[in-house]
Amino acid sequence: MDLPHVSATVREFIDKGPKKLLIGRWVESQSGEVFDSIDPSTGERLASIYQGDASDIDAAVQAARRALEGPWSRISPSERARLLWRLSDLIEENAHELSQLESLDTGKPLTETSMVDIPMTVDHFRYFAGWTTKLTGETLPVSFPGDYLTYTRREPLGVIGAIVPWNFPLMITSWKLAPALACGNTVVLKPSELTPLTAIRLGELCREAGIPDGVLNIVPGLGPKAGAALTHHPGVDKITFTGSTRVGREIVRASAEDFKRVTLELGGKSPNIVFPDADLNAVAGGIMMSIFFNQGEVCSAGSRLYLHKRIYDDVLSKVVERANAIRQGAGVDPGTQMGPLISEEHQNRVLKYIETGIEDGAKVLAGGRFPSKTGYFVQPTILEARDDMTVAQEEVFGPVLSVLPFEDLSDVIRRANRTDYGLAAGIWSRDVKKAVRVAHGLKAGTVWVNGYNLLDATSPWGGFKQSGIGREMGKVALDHYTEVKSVWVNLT
Ligand code: TXE
Repeated sequence: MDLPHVSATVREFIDKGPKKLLIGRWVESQSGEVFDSIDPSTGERLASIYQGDASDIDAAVQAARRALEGPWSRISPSERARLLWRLSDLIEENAHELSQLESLDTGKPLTETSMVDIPMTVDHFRYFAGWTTKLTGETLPVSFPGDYLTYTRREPLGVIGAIVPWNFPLMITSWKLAPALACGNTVVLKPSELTPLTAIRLGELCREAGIPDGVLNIVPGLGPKAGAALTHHPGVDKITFTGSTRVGREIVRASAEDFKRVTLELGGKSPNIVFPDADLNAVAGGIMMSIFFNQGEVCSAGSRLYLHKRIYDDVLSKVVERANAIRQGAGVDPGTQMGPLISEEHQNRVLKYIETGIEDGAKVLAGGRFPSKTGYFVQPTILEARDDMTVAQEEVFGPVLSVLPFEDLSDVIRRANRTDYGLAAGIWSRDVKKAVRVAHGLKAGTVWVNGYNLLDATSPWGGFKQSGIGREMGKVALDHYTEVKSVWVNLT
């Protein structure tokens, strides 16, 4: 395969035989079956990977259990911190290679993988490395008659099943792996079948960092097979999942069998609200970033733009001009500003949403036509829509912006909240009092004022309503990877 923009190290990694599963050590799948990872900018095969199924998942859960009760339980918190810190150093040392690999596998631009995905992954491991030595309990002033020492401990949950999507494969893996390991758990990771490569490279780096065998196990495979086997496995204590609402629902149902703990980060249909008193020079860039970053394959994409009528034409003309100028191409090409979508199936799904929008009466202001390039491209598309249209209600997960005019503040809050989702929202205004009022009125897990898609390891991430259960990132993530135990010691 011709990969002109890719380093020799990355090419060598890709070409090296079918990629193995990490189950204590690198092994072939028990069935011997393989699947292909596809380059979405060409539709050609990129690499082949052994395909894990239920029997491999079972072996991985057992390996994780042995490590949990064996070597990992004997490693001190400060040693866990050192291992996580060492891992983050190794990711940083290999940042260039990992960025290229992620861009190849997902199609997203190298500027994004090298400035967002990989550095944020490094940061995440460092942030949670710091927490290993700070997982404290409390002593409790109980009123129960007698003399008691009563205190709480935070103990690891156990074996964590982590199911990761394809839009930020390595970064979302770090959101799950870093807190899980920091809290003393072991992990079975099921990367997306569409983008398994950086997870496999991460497995190599974990071993190089000295993380004991069995602490991280990696089983690439199909969702309904390997993913479902993990969610139904009785030896798994918790599932942490990022992906579609449909699969999220299946995971909640499966977890009811044995009351597995569950954290879900699902879809979104986030409003981005621009008031006329906003800094209009910053607004156009903010809107572009909110919807076209990562080809719009972002759970927090600002896919509903509420533009105040007074600035509607002015802002919209700037955004349309910029959207029309976006250079699309392969992610690894340094000149690319927007890559292809992840798969042909997803391309068709997004094109169908555009088509439905047009049938429902939306006016196309940019893009919207069938892409002329090979690969799974969709043009950056801007539609003048209405709130009740399917394209303005359902998650498109592509570069498709629905623009919706508004006039009244209370009305726009009501309209912004009128969706099943509640992941994120943006507000643009110079009036701090107004912005805060709106921020408090919106049903969303994260609200950005005069910015969009801002993320940090310290800032909790997760959704209201059908956007999910629980939070990732920040201190609050520790609650989702530990059990609290109360200990009563009778001193009389
Ligand atoms: O997701 P899936 P898909 C949304 C987005 C997108 C839609 C469909 O709207 O258009 O979901 O994408 C694994 N048991 N998001 O079909 O299938 C699968 O192997 C257990 C939003 O790709 O949910 C992969 O590892 N696991 C989202 C992961 O689930 C199963 C990111 C996600 O795939 C499974 C991705 C099963 N039965 C899509 N079936 C976000 N919140 O960022 C599949 N999987």
